[in-house]
Parts: sequence; C-alpha cells; structure tokens
Amino acid sequence: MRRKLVVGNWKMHGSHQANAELLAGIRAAGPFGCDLAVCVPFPYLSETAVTLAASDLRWGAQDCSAHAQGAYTGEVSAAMLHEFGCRYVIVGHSERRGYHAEGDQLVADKAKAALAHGITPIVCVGETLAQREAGETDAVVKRQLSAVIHTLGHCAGEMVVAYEPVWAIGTGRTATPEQAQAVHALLRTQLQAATAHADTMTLLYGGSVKPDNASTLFGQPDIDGGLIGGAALKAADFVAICRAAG
Ligand code: G2H
Repeated sequence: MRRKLVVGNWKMHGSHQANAELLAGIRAAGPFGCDLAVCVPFPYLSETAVTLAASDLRWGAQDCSAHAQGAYTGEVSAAMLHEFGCRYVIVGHSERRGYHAEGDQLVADKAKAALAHGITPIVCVGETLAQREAGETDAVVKRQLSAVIHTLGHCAGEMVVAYEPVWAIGTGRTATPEQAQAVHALLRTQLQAATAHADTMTLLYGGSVKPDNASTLFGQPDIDGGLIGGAALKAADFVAICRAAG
C-alpha cells in the first residue's frame, strides 16, 4: 500500500504574512493520514524551513538548476536548496517547459542534480489540449518520462512523477478520474520496465484538484496523491484535499 502524498505548489504567490497564516492554518488542522509538503518561492524557503522545522510538514522548491554552480545568473542550485532543508523540488512543470522553453533533457538533468543532493525531484509530465485531441497523449508523456528514466539510470525509482495535463492546469477543467488513471497506469508500466521500485513509486495527479474532486481522483489505483496549485493557497481547501488523501 503506497502512502499518499499531497504537495502544494504555491507558484509565484505569497507574502510573509500570507505564508505565515497559511502554514499556521494547515498545521492547526493536522495531523493528517498522508504525507504533506509545500513547494514555495525561493525567497520564502528560509522562513518556511524555520516555521516547519518541528512539524510533520515537508517543504521544497519549484525549480532548480541543472548546473552545480557557476555563472548562471538567476539560477538556484540543488546544493543551495539542500542547505535550506528542501525535501522536494518540482522540475519540468509545464509553466517552466512552456514559458522558459525547458526541454526533456534539461528537465532530466535538473532531476539528476536534485537527486545528487538528496532532494526528491517531482518530475512533471503532461500533454497540451492540442496533443490530447490529436491522440498524442501517450506518446508525449512517454517521451517526457523516458528522458528522465534514461538520465537517472538506476536512481529512476527515487523520483516522484506528477501527471499534469496542461489543459487542466489552473483552468478549472480537471481530467476525469478515468482519464487520469489511464495515464498513470501507462506511466507506471513504463517505470516497471525501468526500475524494480516502480510499484512503490509515488505518482501524483495535478491540474485543478479541488476539495470536491480530490477523493475520486485519489481513489484511483495508480494515483498516489496530488500536486495542488490554486487550492493550496487557502488553508481550508488544502486541508480538505489532504483529508481526502488521508
Ligand atoms: C498544476 C497545478 C499545480 P492548479 O499546475 O501544479 O495547479 O491546481 O492550479 O491547476
């Protein structure tokens, strides 16, 4: 039995005050019957680490550099994230792939850099609406995951994979539980061919997860929790989603 994981992806939201209130609201509602994490903007990692140090909540970042160090203005290395106690880092989110032209190999290299510093990469894969309508969903997610599997080699079993259909992100349009499960099953089969750990790996669904759809999504056999955007910014909604997972 895989333990569920719910990860809040705060994206570019927050302030000192809003973050403190949000984390206090989540902590007050615990404990939960699932693992929980928040992936916060870089500037808030330090205060998040202090706030959550004595709690069961984990924290992480939303991106990292593929490089170890050097003249890469604006980038943040996995080693730096490690210094702030990050347990997770999201890589390959469609907003990075889309707005910053990140390709499959770069995403894979970021995942490798994270693992090299003991940070679990949450590797996002997912198709656009045009790709789904063209019947390319399976080929797209397989190609995206394949690059990471190939690059991580024997460490592939250590990543978390998040299936996030691009057409469901922040749109209020969610994949049906059946659509999501079908892709998750495909991803797990692909992982089974690559690692002996596939059956214990955590596969998250992301894309307009809300309190009212979380339990059906999380009830699917290959969906092990969620990567939550908009609904992670309100303590009551995030807590309700965590309860659905627990
Ligand atoms: C997908 C998700 C979080 P939202 O990006 O990664 O965001 O829940 O707002 O669709």
